[in-house]
Amino acid sequence: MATRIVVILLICILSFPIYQGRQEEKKALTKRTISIYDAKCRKFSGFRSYTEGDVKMCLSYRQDFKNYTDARTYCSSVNSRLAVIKTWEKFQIVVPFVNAWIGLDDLETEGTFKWADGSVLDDHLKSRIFYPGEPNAYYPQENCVCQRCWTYFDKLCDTLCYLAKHYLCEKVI
Ligand SMILES: [Ca+2]
Repeated sequence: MATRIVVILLICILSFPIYQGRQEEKKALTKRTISIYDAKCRKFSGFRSYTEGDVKMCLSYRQDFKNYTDARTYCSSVNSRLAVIKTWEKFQIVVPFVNAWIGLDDLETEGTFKWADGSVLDDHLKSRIFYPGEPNAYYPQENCVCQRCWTYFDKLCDTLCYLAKHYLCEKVI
């Protein structure tokens, strides 16, 4: 019994450097992948990459003010789209941006929020990324979604599409 324990312990001790080596290798690979992605992203004027774990986004936080439609048109004019944030990790990336339109609206069908890529917002994600009580269609035309619309909001809310706000363009690369 004691011999078996010693053997197991020895295997663990001896294999630890291999495990450590693999972790280092994985880290180096992730770093390299991110830097290649960043270089690609920075080729586009005004864009830079953001990461959360393995998740990467190429974004441009536009600080001029536009209504939702004009913001969408601008992003499209530079071959991008209003940011699509279909995972919790991507949401973490956009958390710091203030008063910014993202690519999410229910302009087509009231109550059905669609991303800028045409897909419908998942209910589970919806419950996590919106500010409590939002989206609430407080005014009937609150059809467009904004991140940190007011300083006390740290999440998304639906608001009036004609309001002038900053906006987040996303390059899909
Ligand atoms: Ca609202």
